[in-house]
Parts: sequence; C-alpha cells; structure tokens
Amino acid sequence: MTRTALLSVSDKTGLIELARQLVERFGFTLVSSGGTANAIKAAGLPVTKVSDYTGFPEILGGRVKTLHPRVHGGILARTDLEGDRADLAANAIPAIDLVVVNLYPFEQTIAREGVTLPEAIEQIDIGGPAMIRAAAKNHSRVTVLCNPAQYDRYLHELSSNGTPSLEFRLQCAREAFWHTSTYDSAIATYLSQQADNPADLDRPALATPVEWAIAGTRVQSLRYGENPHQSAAWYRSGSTPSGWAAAEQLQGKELSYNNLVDLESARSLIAEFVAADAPPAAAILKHNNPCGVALGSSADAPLLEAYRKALEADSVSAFGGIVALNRPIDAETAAALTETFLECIVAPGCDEAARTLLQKKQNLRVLVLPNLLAGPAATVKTIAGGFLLQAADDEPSDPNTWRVVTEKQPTADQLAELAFAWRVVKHVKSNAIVVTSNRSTLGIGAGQMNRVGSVAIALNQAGDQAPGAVLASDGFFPFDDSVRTAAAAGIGAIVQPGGSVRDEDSIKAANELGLVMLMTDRRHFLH
Ligand code: 93A
Repeated sequence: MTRTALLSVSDKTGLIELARQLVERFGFTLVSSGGTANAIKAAGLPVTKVSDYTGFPEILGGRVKTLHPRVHGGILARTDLEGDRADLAANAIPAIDLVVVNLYPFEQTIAREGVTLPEAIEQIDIGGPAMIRAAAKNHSRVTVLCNPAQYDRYLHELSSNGTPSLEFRLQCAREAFWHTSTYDSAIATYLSQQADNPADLDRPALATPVEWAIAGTRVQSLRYGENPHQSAAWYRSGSTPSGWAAAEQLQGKELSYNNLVDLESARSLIAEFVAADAPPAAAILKHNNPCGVALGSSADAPLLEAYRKALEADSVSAFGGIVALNRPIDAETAAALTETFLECIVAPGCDEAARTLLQKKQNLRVLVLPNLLAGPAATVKTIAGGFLLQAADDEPSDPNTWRVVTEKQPTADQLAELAFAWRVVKHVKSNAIVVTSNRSTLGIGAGQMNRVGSVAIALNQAGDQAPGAVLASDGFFPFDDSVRTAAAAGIGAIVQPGGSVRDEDSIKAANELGLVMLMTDRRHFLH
C-alpha cells in the first residue's frame, strides 16, 4: 500500500528534496496546501492539492485550508482499531502516515519594524498547529516533522528501518508539542504587550512566567551540575536563541554548569561599565563572586591596564577565574590573559591577533557576547512545590540621588570612587562589603552571616592599602561596629543603603571619627 504524506509548510527549506525522496525512493503519495503544492508541482513532482483531496476550496483568504475531517480523520485514525478503520472506509478517507508542517512565521512578523496588530494576527497559524498536534497525538502510527532540520533524520529512518521507529516518532511528537507551546507563548506574550500599559513594554519580566516554566528549549545537556554527581542541562527561554545561547565560543572546552553560572554573574557585573564613555573595565570572578574589578584611568586607556589592575587586586584568587571585559580583546591583553590559568573569558569581541595568541591555551573557553547589557528581566529560584520569580536587580543607581549624612562632604574623587564601589558591591553575595581605591577593588568580603565579618575580611585583604580607600556595603549597618572597624583601618568614605533603626549610631560614629558617609536608600542583597 502506498503511504500518504501531508505537507504544508511556510518555510520551504529542504521541501523539494524531501518531496523528491518521498516520491521517488519510497513511493509516497503527496497531499499539500496551495503554496506548498505549487512549489512541489513546479519541481515536476506529483502532488494533490488539499482542496482537491477534500473537495472543499481554501476559503477566507486562506484562513481555512486544511481544517477538514478528511485531513484530521486521516491523521488521527488508529488503524489498529476496527471502529476507526470502518470510519475511514465509510468516508473514503485514506490514512495519513507523515505530516510535514511548519507554521506561519509569527515571530519574524512581529520582529519587523512597524508591523500592525492585524498583520500580526493574520500570522497566527490555526490549521498548522491543529495538524501538528493531531499527528503528535497519534505518534503511535504517524510521524510529524515541524522543522526542516528533521528531514534528514526521517529519511535515514526510512532507508535503514523501512519505517520510522516508535522511538523516533515519539521524539518527533515531543518536539512538536514543544514547538506549538513555544509558538503559542510567543503569541500570548505579544498580545499581553499590546494590551498592557505601554510603560511596562520594555519590562515584560513578570508577564511571562509561562515562558520560564514551559517554553524552555534545551540548548544542551551538561556533563554534570554544580558537582559531578548532579545531572544538569542548559535551557534557553524564548523561542529564538539569545544571550549565552547565541554567544560565540571561539575556543576551549565545552561550557560547564559552573562556567555558565559564573559567566552570567561576570556579564551582569561588567554590564555596569558599558556606557559609551566608560573607561575599559575588567572583572575576575571565582565561585560566583568577584575577586578583582578595576577600571582603566581614562576612557582611552588600554584595556590591558584595567585587566592588570583587576588581576593585582587579588592574584591568588584569580587562579582558575572567569574574566569579563567591557572591550573587545586586543593582542596585548590576550598575551597577558595567557599568563594566568583561567577558566573562561567573556568580551564583546576579540580581534584576529588576540584570537591567535589565545589559542596557545587550548582549554581556555573564550566567549564573544556582543551585547553585554542584555540580561534576563527576571530571576527564577525553585522551592519545594514551585518556583519564585522576581524582577532583575538591574536598574542603574544615580549617585546624584544619594544623601550625604555626615558633616564631612565627599570630594569629587571620593564620590566617583564610591560610585565604582557601589556598582561592584551589588554583584557580591550578601553580606557584601567592598573596599576600593583608584577604581580598583582592594578587598571584598562576601557571603558572611554578620556584616562586620565581611567588613573584617575586606579590610584584612586591603591591608596597608586601606587608608584613604572607600567602602561600600550592600545592606545597612545594624550597629556602629562596621563604621568603627572601617575608620580604624583608615577608610575615608562609606556608602551604604541606610534604613536601620540604629542609623543614627552609625552616623554619630562616622562624624566622631571624621568619615564621610552616604546613603543610597536602596539595598542590593544578592544570595
Ligand atoms: O490560516 S491557517 O491557520 N488555516 C489552515 O487551515 C491552514 N492549514 C495549513 N493556516 C494553515 N496552514 C499553514 O499554511 C501551515 O501551517 C503552513 O505554515 C502554511 C502553508 O501554506 P501554503 O502551503 O499555502 O504555503
């Protein structure tokens, strides 16, 4: 018995080659919707138009093409059931064995500038998803292909097994349901954006939990998770690759789970320093905390200067670190990067000479992420029975809005230094304390359960460089002990959110000890 394939595709990539093989090698009968049938016919291959097949014309300007019982009966019939076989026979419906459908390009349409709502709505495919879902439901008999990348695998199945295996059909069914759910969530997101307050348009963060929870697409399995006994995989949200899923890996070993976690922290930190007039910046991270962050001395200083400063900030911790740079890697920076054992580097670009130099370190993963700013609008954390979503903590802080709470006022340079320290402390795990000078970190206290503990760690690391440096704290000081410890080490100025019931104690201590202190009125816990 000849087999029947139903083809209805917007993306006609690979269509003719598939149709040719189906007809000439495997003896299929082809049935197709208008445009697809025309393309197949033009290639000189036999095909029946759906309208001839159903005896019903395409109507409503193409809105109803394949929505017909002869199509859906042929797809959904369980030919192992006598009742279904009788229904097919009574209505002269041939069983359909293969469904090849890809959908109206909804996402490409809404990505176009100036597209109108009616234009977008016309690109909502109804008949295509119905066929894809019907075929996927009936995968015990039917194969569904919704992406040209699957055609070769299908033909391979046919030539090696005669008929595609159940395992293959099931895999195609899974891909099909992921595909239609991603497609629908893109429509839902778009329509929510149309209806919402236009002011929310650029922050759809919490409007798309569906995107997080359902429409994740597997990028790849990872060798393991945080530890070798934990299995792990990498998923991307959204239906087109972006962010890390679209980054270019120039060289090096496959990315690990920990690499990706660290890289994302590195990206969000270096994104603090990507303004057009920003000096070169470098950050080195370990275990998801920065261990050295530094800026070049001016906007046209070499990138190498920033990297060297960041490395000198804590060259011991930098071993095995993750480096993020806000400028494309040049040859002299590349040469310096190869002097230390590093896990990963991310930068917005990498010139040819730098690429050649970096190749000396074959295992070193080098990633180019052109847009360092584009981070997730929300973060997700799983808990027993569900997950938590929150908007990203990525709003820039304006130092002009900070309050000087001490008698002593900051100098212009202290203010600029405090702004630098504040941008860094946001990216350190709480309780976070950062001591900086000359736009370079000197000491970083991370993840301590009491704040004064983090102060002690940061100051200890800064050592004899602490006098005259500044200190930033991601949360308020509950007591005056942090201020007193900082003053004893010679810190000249402090920035902290304020908001403790004992703020007055800290202010009093700062005044008594001749410190400058500013309050930002916004804390930056990070866990
Ligand atoms: O407008 S539809 O939702 N109504 C339908 O009945 C229908 N059947 C298939 N769109 C429909 N399709 C879609 O048409 C397919 O999903 C495919 O993307 C496209 C192929 O049209 P053509 O063969 O005319 O190029």
